[in-house]
Amino acid sequence: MDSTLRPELFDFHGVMMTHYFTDNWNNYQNFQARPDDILIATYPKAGTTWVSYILDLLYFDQTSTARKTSTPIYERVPFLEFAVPGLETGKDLADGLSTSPRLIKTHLPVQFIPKSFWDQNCRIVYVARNAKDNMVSFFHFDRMNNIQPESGEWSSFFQRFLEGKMVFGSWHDHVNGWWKKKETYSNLHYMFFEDLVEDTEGEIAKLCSFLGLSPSTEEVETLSSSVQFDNMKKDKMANYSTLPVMDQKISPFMRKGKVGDWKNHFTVAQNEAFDEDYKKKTTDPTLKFRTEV
Ligand code: PPS
Repeated sequence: MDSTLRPELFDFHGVMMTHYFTDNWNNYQNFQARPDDILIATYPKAGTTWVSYILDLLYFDQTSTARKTSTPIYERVPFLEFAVPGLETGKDLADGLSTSPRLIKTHLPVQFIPKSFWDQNCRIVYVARNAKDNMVSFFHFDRMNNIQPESGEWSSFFQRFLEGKMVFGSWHDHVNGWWKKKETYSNLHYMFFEDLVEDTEGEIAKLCSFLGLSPSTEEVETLSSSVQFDNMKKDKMANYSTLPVMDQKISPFMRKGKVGDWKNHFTVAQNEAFDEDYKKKTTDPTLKFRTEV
């Protein structure tokens, strides 16, 4: 494990980023999307892997057992902007996909999405998670992932999150930017981590209706049970245990998978400061999050 990989944050066109996601900018901005591509977009730690896995099983569960047993999720669903020396770029992996549809992951804020996804009117699934749990998950991720900036202590991480100084920028800007996009782009399905926890089957059914798929009730039940946290946690193809940049002894990628874990991290004072700051930054009352279910 090489801790010298740890990058610095810098302002990139108004969004805090690290070079691992900007080095390949020109190439991925020219990505040629196809009309049937499906983009899974999220702020980091909002449920990307969960929804990627659901989509992968919806489309390809029957196709090949090799895919299930030996192809990790980050190869099945390439991370478009990813560019880490020694590993294939997300753009090259996406170009190399032979599936139809191609499933592609991104954490980019809406204004950074390569033009051809819009030109091709691709379907986009956006997943959002309440800011408090999102922050906690992000903190543990930065502790264990050597290609993320150092997390630092919880109290300083907390402050930095409020200031929007996270990789891929401010949580508020991200979730609001994508929410606003829904007004003008109809091929966007906006979903919430909390709803998935509360009613996985119901959320899968809504997703299928967006995608024009019509699985049977039994198929939805089976899928829902295969993607429950405990199953994904023990699945080496889903739990990132094969990716060398993460030290899962520090914190596992599949950590808790809960709504409300923020209560184990936030002090009373932090919670008050958070709520105060949140009120100031909440501009659109139609975008509502639940911090408990
Ligand atoms: S990443 O690195 O941005 O792609 O991470 P991402 O996949 O978006 O988010 C990781 C968090 O999602 C949780 N997770 C799940 N929760 C419930 N059920 C299932 N099946 C599931 N799969 C992933 C994962 O545990 C991370 O959240 P925390 O709160 O840290 O546990």
